[in-house]
Order: sequence, then structure tokens, then C-alpha cells
Amino acid sequence: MSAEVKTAPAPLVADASRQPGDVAAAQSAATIDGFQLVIDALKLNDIDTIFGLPGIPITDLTRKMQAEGLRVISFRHEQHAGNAAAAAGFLTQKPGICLTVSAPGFLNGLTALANATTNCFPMILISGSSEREIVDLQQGDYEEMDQLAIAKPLCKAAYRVLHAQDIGIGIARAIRSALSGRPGGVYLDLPAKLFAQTMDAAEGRRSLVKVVDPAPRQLPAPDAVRRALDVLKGAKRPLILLGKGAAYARADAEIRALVEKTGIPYLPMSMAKGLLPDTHPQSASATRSYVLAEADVVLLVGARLNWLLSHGKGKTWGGANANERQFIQIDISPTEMDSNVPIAAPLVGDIGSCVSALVEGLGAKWAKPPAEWTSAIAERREKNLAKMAETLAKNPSPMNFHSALNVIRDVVKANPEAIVVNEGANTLDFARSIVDMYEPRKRLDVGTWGIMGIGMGYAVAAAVTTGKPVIAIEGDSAFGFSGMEVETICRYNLPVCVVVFNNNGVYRGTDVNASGGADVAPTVFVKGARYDKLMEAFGGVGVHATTPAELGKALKEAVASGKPTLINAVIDETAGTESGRITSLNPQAAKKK
Ligand SMILES: Cc1ncc(C[n+]2csc(CCOP(=O)(O)OP(=O)(O)O)c2C)c(N)n1
Ligand SMILES: [Mg+2]
Repeated sequence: MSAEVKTAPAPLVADASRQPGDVAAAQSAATIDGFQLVIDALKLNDIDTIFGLPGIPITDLTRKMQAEGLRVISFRHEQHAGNAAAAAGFLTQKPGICLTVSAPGFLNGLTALANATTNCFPMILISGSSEREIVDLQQGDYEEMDQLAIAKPLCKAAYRVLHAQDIGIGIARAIRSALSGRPGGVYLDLPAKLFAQTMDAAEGRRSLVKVVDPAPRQLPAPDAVRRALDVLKGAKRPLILLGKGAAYARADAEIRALVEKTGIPYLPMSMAKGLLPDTHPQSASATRSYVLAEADVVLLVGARLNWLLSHGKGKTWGGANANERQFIQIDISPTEMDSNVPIAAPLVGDIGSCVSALVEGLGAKWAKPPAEWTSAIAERREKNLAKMAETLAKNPSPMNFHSALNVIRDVVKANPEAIVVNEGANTLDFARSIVDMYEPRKRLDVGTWGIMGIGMGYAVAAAVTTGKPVIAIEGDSAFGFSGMEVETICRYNLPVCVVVFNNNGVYRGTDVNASGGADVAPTVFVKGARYDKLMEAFGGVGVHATTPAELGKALKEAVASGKPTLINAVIDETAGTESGRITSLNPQAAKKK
């Protein structure tokens, strides 16, 4: 039990009939209300930060939370508060809490809740709601909406608390649901009436629940470990694929031991970059398409065979060869197995336990992969890296993605503790491959959905939960989704530097309106926009950068000073491609000439 429980929360409502000096009577008559129970339940479970947006019925809750020592980070739109909560969950292994008002605020938070669930980030969306009796009879209450029913299909679990004495259990259930097994989003509905309900203070305190072991280890079965090792042993061209689940698991030392003891080349998915430094000699990132097509045994660690991995089949996986490949998959969720292709050796359990079991089973005589395979990879890797270095060294005018990212790459190398947030299309694809990461959980991006709008929410969460510098590399379109939160960044004086890759539009700025009309094409924005002025409007530092030198200087200063900064990096508007690297997923009306 933590210290908070031992100290009795101050009763908010005293019994008027209490006689001075009558301590026993005062104690039994002392009451506690719903507001206080919510706060005490969260604190008891080591929740220290709330991301939200106040209004009826939760305004007082936000004030009281702050008064009681919780950090309350107030946003300009709930989606970004929700994204911040999700990122905080990923970074801390504690559920991030997003607090919203009823109906419209709740709906604004839902995209983040669904995205958190898709990404397997633990978060809890706590929403105030209107009067059940009126909502259920559809009598038109203030912000009437059956929020619980709407949230249910978009998250792991959804609960509503109707009575003050159930607040403790409700919050405990939400926490356990968010963290246990495969983590995800949870919805907790707190109707307005609940907050003012009172109950006996001592009974109220007893009703609170400290969740014990919310994400229990799940050990893999010994025969499953043996099977996995047998498959791995038979491999001629093995590959380890690390997903963001591996980053979340904080099994950093075990994963490094597995990679280094087996000598198997590895490929990190974008948010697993940095689990081992991207400069690690076994990294096959620079020759991704070769290893995916050629590997005969692939060990998936917290990575799912979804669209990001072409579902484990087809051209990416070597076409005809795909049938002969064997997969070993480590995942906490048994039903992930065989979701897209057969899994020869499923290893169900938590990543730390599964990887440790494999490392233990390697024994002293584990044979490294055939040199034919590792040297073929090394050769290609060196060739590709040299090619990339050549491209990066160019200094075209105007700047392109490469020359701009080259300087960001250097600043990240010099500040490996910095957290990189990244969204956009070309801005995302180029940054992912050009900017090396050196430490685990330092890269946050669009994740499983490829969603735009996570930028400022994730940046705020990264800064608040770690206190480290944050560099948000943003397409100009991507930035627009959450741009107003630069005020939030300035208000809390967060060490965030936003770099807007300004190419005048979605993908590029050169599209034309085929009708010949006065409107610009749907993908084109105001040309030459000055996003830096937006940051200046709130007292932050704004920089207009048209050369890599200007960009590099401004970024270094921002990281050193920790001052909220926005660099408007002017990028050649012709440099990008439609949909970045996922052009093949884009249905087009007619083939472009
Ligand atoms: C919520 C959401 N809406 C729309 C999209 C479609 N989309 C994908 S990338 C993108 C923006 C790309 O433009 P930008 O951020 O400027 O990056 P660039 O390619 O220009 O570098 C959009 C709108 C999305 N992924 N998510
Ligand atoms: Mg753009």
C-alpha cells in the first residue's frame, strides 16, 4: 500500500450535527465524495499525470486533481489529450489517463482511444456523461449520448460507475484491463451525478483498490520454447523482426542478448528502432527488402504480420519463396498466431519471459548463422549505406527531404536521449530510414494505422513523462491536425522543437486543379506559409529555415535551450511522391501519364 492510503483524505463534507470534541462521532460521520474517491483511487495506483480538457461535469475534478498534486495537462482539443495519454502509456507502462467532458468531448477523444487500442498502448479515457435516466429515455439532456455503447467496439473494455462505493473497483478494472495481456484502450464512464455522491469516509477509503501485479508475467510453455529453438536451429537464413511490442516490453537487455548471442540479423519496425542502436552491425535495416524476401526463418518479437509487413506473404516476402518460410512468433495474445500466415512455432507469453527462455535455451554451443547469409547482408548494407551517404551529402536548393533530414540525423546522434516524434507521408518515410535511433523508446510515430494528428499530443506526453528534449518531425499537412497544441507546449514551457517540413501540401505542393477553376488542388496548401509565426504567437521561438545550415543551427539551439521552438523548414515542393512509400495502396482513378 502506498503512503496515500495511510493518510486519510480530508473529508469534504462535515456532518452539521457534529459536536465539538466528539472525535469518534466525527470520524464515523465524516463523508467523502465522488470527486475525492476518483482522485484517491488514481493516486493509490500511482497515476501522477492527467491529460484532458475541462468542462461540465469534470471542471472541478481537474481543479481538485491539481490541488491534490496530480499533474494536470490541459489541451486545446481532446484528441490530442487522448494521444498524449496513449503515448504516456507506451512510454511508462502505466495507463495514460485522458479526461474529457460528455458527448462532444468524449467523441473527440475516441479517435485516440481507438488508435491506442490498435497500437496496443495502455490508456484510459475517462469521460463525464449526462444523466442516465434522461439519456436512456432520450429526453434531450445536456450533451446527451449513450457513451458506453459507443465506446465499446473501439476499445478493449468499457465500464460505467453509478455509485460512489464502486469508484475504486471501477478504476481498478480499468487499469487492469488497459495493462494486462495485450495492452490497449479502456473507456470509463463517470456520470455527472457520481461526483457529488457522498459516502462514509472510512468506508470510502476501504472501497479503493490498489491493483496488484496489473500485467502479470506470462511464461511460455517449455515445449513451445523447445519447438521455437528447433525451428531457429534449422535456419540457413534467419532473421529477427522487432516490433513496437518489443519496445513497450522493456526487455531491452534480454532482446540484445538474444540478437547478439544468436548472431542473427535483425530488423526493427519503426518504433522498435533504438532497441539496439541503428548502427549495430547486425542491423539489416539498410537492406530490408533483401532480408524479407530471402529469410527462411523469421522470429517475430512483438511484431504483428499486418499490412506493415505485407501480411507475411506476397512479393515483399519473396513471392514463391513465401511458402517455404517458417515463422516463429512471440506474442502475448494467442489469437495473433496464424492471423495471416501459418506460424510454425507460436510462443505465447510476455516478451521478456519468452525472450529470456529462448536465450537460456541457446546453450553454449549455439551456431551463428551461415556466413554466406550474414556476409551477403553486410555487403548489401555497406553498398546501400554508401549510396545513402552520397545522397545525404548533396546540398540542393531548395532543400529536399534528404538534405534537411541529414542535419536532424546529426543532432539526434549528438543527443541520443532526445525523443523523436514523426508523422507525415514523405516526411515520415524519409525520416524513418534516415534518422538513426540509439536508445529504446525514443521514436514515436503514426503506428499501426498510419494516422495523422498524433504529433503534438505525443510530443507533449514525451516531454512531460521523460523531461527529455523532443524533436517532432512533421509534414506540413500532418502538423495541421494538432498545430493548435503549440499553445499547450508554450503554456507548460515544454522542451519541444517542432520541425515542419513545409512542401506546400499533402505529399507535394505541385498538384493542379484539373477543372481549371480558381480553387487549388485538394492536396495543395497556401504557398510559402510561415508556421514559425504560430509558435511566436504564444511566446515560443519561431525560425524560418531555408538551408540545412539554418535548420541545423536552430535545432541545436532548441535542444540546448529546451525552449518551445518551431522551425519552418522550407522543402522543395516537387520532392515528394504521392502517399510516400505506400503508393501501391492508393487506388487511382486513372493511370498517371
Ligand atoms: C487522420 C488521417 N487523415 C488523413 C490521412 C491521409 N494522409 C496520409 S499522409 C497525409 C499527409 C501527408 O502530407 P504531409 O504531412 O505534408 O507529408 P509530406 O508527404 O508532404 O511530407 C494524409 C492527409 C491519414 N493518414 N490520417
Ligand atoms: Mg507536406
